[in-house]
Amino acid sequence: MTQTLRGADIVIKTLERAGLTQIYTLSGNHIMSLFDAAIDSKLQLFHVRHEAATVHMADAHGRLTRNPGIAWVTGGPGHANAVGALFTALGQETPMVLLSGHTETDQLGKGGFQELKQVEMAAPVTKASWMATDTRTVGMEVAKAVRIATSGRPGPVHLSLPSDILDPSVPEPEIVWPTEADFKAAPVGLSDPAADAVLSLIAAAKRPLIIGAPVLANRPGRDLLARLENSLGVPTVISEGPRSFNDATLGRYFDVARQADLVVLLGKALDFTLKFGEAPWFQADCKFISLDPDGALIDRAVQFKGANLVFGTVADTYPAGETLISRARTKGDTAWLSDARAAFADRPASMATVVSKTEGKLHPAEVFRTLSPYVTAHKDSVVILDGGEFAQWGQAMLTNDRRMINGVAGSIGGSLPMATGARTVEPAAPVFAVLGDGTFGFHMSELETAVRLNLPFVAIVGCDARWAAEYNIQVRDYGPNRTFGCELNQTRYDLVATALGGHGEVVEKAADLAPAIERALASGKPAVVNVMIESIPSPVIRR
Ligand SMILES: Cc1ncc(C[n+]2csc(CCOP(=O)(O)OP(=O)(O)O)c2C)c(N)n1
Ligand SMILES: [Mg+2]
Repeated sequence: MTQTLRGADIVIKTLERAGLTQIYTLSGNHIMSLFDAAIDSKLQLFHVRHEAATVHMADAHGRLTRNPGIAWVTGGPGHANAVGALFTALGQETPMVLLSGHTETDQLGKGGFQELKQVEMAAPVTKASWMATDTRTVGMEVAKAVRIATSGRPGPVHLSLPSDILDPSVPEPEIVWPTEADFKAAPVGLSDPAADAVLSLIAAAKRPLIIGAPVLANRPGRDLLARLENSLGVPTVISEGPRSFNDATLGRYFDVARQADLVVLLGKALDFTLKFGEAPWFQADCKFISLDPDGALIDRAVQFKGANLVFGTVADTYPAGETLISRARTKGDTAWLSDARAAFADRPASMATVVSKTEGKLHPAEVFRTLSPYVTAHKDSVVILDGGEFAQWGQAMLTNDRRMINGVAGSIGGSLPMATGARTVEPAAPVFAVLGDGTFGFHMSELETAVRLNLPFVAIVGCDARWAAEYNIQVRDYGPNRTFGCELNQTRYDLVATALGGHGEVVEKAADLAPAIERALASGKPAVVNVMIESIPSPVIRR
């Protein structure tokens, strides 16, 4: 008798064959066949408390490993909940795949159960979004999703899997299985003549600057940029912050940008994070080079810069960087390089010394001065920094090569699930999440996920009883008498952790923080260190 397989079995076997065995998921009617098919497979399911968390976990997986993170959610509302989180993965160029259940195809347009235009809904926040329509080829569709997510400029991909594609069985001989090649696209390299042309333009410039894409904001990317900087003698920077030249991570970035006479965009889109390349942020006659996986973004850069976009070619970011390194012959001006390095590293002197003026509260700088040695104590530490003012202090003061931020999308809330997801791929080193008290509310229930699945990390929460980033916008734009609606209760978020089975610490004095962090790490549990802080605007460095 001919063997048959369900669509769901084909999906599971396809993921297994690709070695994509860690699945971040939240169950639902449409995808229970996937759960069933996963029994006795190599797949490991991390079952979470909100669909957005599946995406944030897959995002952390994708950024840390450069292999696609895989999220499964149910159709309709499950899909809708997941979609918002894709925006962050899109901005950070994370390879990941969202597989969403979907109403039966024969119910489409008839008001089917949880029927929703899922493909259209995910399209603006993905590289590609479509629905599978044939059980026999569903494995090919999964492979295609992986291929698109990982090729060119990586990013999230969405594939909807209708129940009447997953549930029916088909005879094995009719199944079209993907080959290894179907999961990968050949990288697009930078040709030697193109690399040489770029290198001569760099050699002719006085103050060249290489600006790297968010896809480089991981250990391999930082290593690539460091080697590029050393072999060319040209300063490099990763532009991944929505605060543009006020990115707390990058010191006097604005000072470097405005002096540059040539900017090489290494996979970096010319967008709002670079003020579209405009003066006075850049010199009006600053030249630009765009090396980009996507020709459309080079065309867009031409629209902004006209003749000042002096060279552009399609190339994938990592291979392009490697080719530039391998063909480097001359070194740039060492004074410019060291000035730029000093500018990026510049921090207000007060950061090293400032202390709280308020009884029962710490200054954010005290928090990160204390936390920093615990991050650097282990070479593989992972740090996830969320948005908001407190986390900006963290961004300014914590440096390690496995740090992740909310990034270009500027979306708050992902750090707790991201830390949980990071622990699924980093078995031993400390994992820290840094977030404000408002942000803590987004995904606090994932602490239960982390406890249940034994995925410990330490969350450092800056509790200033305020949505401070927005409060500070009110003060700046409308005046100190026009602040409105941005207050929160001073809350014992540490007790949330304890209630959910984790470890909690509340800290009100600077001297108590280090022992609290140590106890949190030693607990081996998901932990919240809830630090009562003064509400201080982010440390933007302007001179
Ligand atoms: C998804 C999303 N919603 C809202 C915002 C706007 N936003 C940015 S920072 C912020 C305040 C964050 O407050 P908190 O987490 O307490 O950090 P704080 O700024 O107080 O340190 C808000 C509401 C956003 N960036 N993303
Ligand atoms: Mg706050």
